[in-house]
Amino acid sequence: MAEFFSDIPDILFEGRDSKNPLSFKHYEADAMVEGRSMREHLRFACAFWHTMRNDLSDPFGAGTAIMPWDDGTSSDQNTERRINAFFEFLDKMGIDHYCFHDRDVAPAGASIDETNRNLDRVVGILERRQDQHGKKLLWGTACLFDHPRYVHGAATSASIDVFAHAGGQVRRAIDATHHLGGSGYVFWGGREGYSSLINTDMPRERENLARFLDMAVDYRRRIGFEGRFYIEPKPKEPTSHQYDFDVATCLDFLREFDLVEEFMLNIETNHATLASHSMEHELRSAAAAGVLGSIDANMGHPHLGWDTDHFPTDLVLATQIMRVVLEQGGLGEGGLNFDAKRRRGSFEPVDLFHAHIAGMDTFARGLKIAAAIRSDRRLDDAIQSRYASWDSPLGDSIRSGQCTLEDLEKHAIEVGEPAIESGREEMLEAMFNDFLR
Ligand code: XUL
Ligand code: CO
Repeated sequence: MAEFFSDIPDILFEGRDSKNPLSFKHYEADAMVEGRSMREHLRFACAFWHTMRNDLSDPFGAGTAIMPWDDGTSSDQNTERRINAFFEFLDKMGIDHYCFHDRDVAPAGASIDETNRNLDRVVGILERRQDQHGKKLLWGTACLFDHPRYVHGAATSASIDVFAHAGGQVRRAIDATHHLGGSGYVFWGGREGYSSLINTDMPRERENLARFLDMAVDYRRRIGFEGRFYIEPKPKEPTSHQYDFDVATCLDFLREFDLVEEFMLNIETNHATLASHSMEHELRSAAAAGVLGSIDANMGHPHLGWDTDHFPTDLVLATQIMRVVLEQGGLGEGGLNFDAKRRRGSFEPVDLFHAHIAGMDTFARGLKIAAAIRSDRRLDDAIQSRYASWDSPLGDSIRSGQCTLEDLEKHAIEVGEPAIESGREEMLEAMFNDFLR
């Protein structure tokens, strides 16, 4: 029975001609695309932190969000009410998965012991609600950036005592995720970086971070947690440089410290753009290395240089994302987590619905368009034929490491001046646009 959003109906698919803003125009959970339902392709998740804990304050002003279920305290009753409102929201939206940070769901106590007891109690509540509502935990994580002790980082703090606090906290957050049957656990290095090199021993901090992740891998094995471990790249903010800068930097780090078999990446659009990359670049970089695991679905604003976490409403972006996801055969146990917040002016409870509907419909449309592009094949064929000269005996000999510079010179003399072809960039962009109907 609806208790918190009683004036809002279940959000249902009504088709593209519907004028009802509280309906899906494109997301039809059980509709099949490339042999799988939209629900399975998209594996949407709702972020507890933005949905339930973000009061929409900004550095210039107080929170504006109207949250009648939240009295602003960390009492047991309030903690539970938030969770109940959250699961009612998931039901009405038809979202199957969720994600949380330990401190979003359970308040810190006066001691580590009390903090752990708070978390255990809340994990019990989450477990019951998951079962009652048929929801799953996509991933859990630890908030290692809010508490003042983490001012200089957690696993990269200059203080070994802070490192120890972070280790204990991550242990408990992995336990919570494991207990709730989470299919993944995310490491987002919120303050794992530096503000300035004037006071930073960068090699030591990177090494410490690697040892921290080693311990997490060891712990995961010992408790039998089989979910994926993800690193979530982000170049900066709040640090001026974060060690998990982008996909390439994460891969370099994981390979240097022999962790690449243990981690996949959770890639967020707004983090990609902060690193001056397109999301497609980041996804293709990760997919090529076999580490594209999950996605934080949001977007930035072209005029703003920080992590604005807008809801993803850009159809081109969603199409590009879903094309890469389809190409690699899906995200497996990963999903699309709306790590996105409403604007400060969208403060009514119903705006939570509008925001998620906008994101889900955009991705459903992106999925359908990406599938259409794939079955049409012209864009894929254009790339294939562009590189056709490599499907040749010389190409084979280069790939197998047999070819020498002398062989190349001989070939060049034989073929004479190469016939260079147009890249047809604008023609292909126009072809892509033709699918956006
Ligand atoms: C912050 C961010 C985080 C992670 C989880 O930019 O994206 O919310 O997704 O810690
Ligand atoms: Co994120």
